[in-house]
Amino acid sequence: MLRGCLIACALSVLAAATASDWTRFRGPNGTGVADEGPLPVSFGPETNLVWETPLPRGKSSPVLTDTKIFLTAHEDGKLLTIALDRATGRELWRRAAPSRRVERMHRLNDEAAPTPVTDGKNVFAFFGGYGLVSYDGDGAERWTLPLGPFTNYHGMGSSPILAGGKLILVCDQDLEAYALAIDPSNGEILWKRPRPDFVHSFSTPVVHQAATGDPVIVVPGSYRMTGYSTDGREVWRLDGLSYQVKSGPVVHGDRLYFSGWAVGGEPGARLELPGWDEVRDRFDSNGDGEISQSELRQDWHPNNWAMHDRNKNGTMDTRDWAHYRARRISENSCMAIRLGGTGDVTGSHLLWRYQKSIPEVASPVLYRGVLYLVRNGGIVTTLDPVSGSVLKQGRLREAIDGFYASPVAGDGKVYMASDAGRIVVLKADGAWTVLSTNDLGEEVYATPAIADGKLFIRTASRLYCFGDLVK
Ligand SMILES: [Ca+2]
Ligand SMILES: [Ca+2]
Repeated sequence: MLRGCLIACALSVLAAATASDWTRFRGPNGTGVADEGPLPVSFGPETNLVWETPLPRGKSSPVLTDTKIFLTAHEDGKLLTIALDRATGRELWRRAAPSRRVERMHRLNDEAAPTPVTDGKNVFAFFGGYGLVSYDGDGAERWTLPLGPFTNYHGMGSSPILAGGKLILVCDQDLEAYALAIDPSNGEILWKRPRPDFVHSFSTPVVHQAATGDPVIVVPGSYRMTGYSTDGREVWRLDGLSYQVKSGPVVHGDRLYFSGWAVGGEPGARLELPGWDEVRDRFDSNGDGEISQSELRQDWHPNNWAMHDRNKNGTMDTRDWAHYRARRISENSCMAIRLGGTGDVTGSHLLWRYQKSIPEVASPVLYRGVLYLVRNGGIVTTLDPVSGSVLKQGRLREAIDGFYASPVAGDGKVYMASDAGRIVVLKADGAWTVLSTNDLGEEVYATPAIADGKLFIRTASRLYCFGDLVK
């Protein structure tokens, strides 16, 4: 018995030492899952606190190496990359990007919204107001790559990832969208793949690595999901996504789960508009070949004209119209896709779609055979990932808030962080129950990180590290 325990304990120490770390947005391949523990149920400034560290503003998430935590922030007009000691939270260094450009953005976005990525030693950070920077573990600048200015109506939001030994960054924007691969050792651009049919999006890619073959980078965008090889070739595409995509996809085996939401994409809101030639013939009264706000019939207007006028000249042209027209028939949904296809897989690889109570921003999490969704208002839906059928839907009575951070899971629990700073802990089960609601007293937009039985949560003013300290 004792011997069995010793072996089990030794194995558990080994497991802890080799646990995969949280190195990118939403942790291991963007799943939001680090199934290790014990993780705390109750926590706060007075409870199960390992350490806390004050931080400047920012909505990016912490990423971890064995010894360090990297975050981005902004303060006094500087775009900052910050390193903390993982064990104590002590700030080790902070570095400012060489310059800062102020870009237009949505009120919920932030100059430091994209999450950095680490290869375990170095950090790679992206700021819409500058571009990419890389520092080593001691804070020495390795390289910089200025990018932009960007034409993302709501500001940049996608985070860089590492895939196939390359740094990948998706820059979806209203004009000249593209995906980039960069040599992480020196910042040189390896390839730049134009994405002319995509407008502003905020989703961070994930990687599908099949049992055999090369990795495929999965990139959700407006109306379409695309799989790219690590040398930038399109491998597959699937249509039927919503207009703007914000949440990240989840790969599980040979399946991918994704939820996409945009204003006006509820199934009942569908409006079939005519094609460009008919619209121009009927409404272009001044004959300039474009349609102005005063020319177009009022009930066909987009709720936000400037967002659809991609070159901001005040009028819609054929390309603007095509995109806007597609928006009015696009529908919000959570979907499951079978991976491994090539070419257009829209008709062959979509497994199911679910269309009620789709999260606006928060990504889904798939944990122990259940898919979890959380929508603003604290509406939680659990789905059977095989069939897409609802297991339970209900409201988090203690947190009827906005949910912009994505849920994370581990140790039999699912953590959902609200914009009001209430962290709801669910018992991981299709028929979920609330184990606790922990109020941190200030807003949370950053997706928490989990590693080695610790929970890292960024609020408006600090980073908390919580553990299961109460025995
Ligand atoms: Ca006109
Ligand atoms: Ca225009």
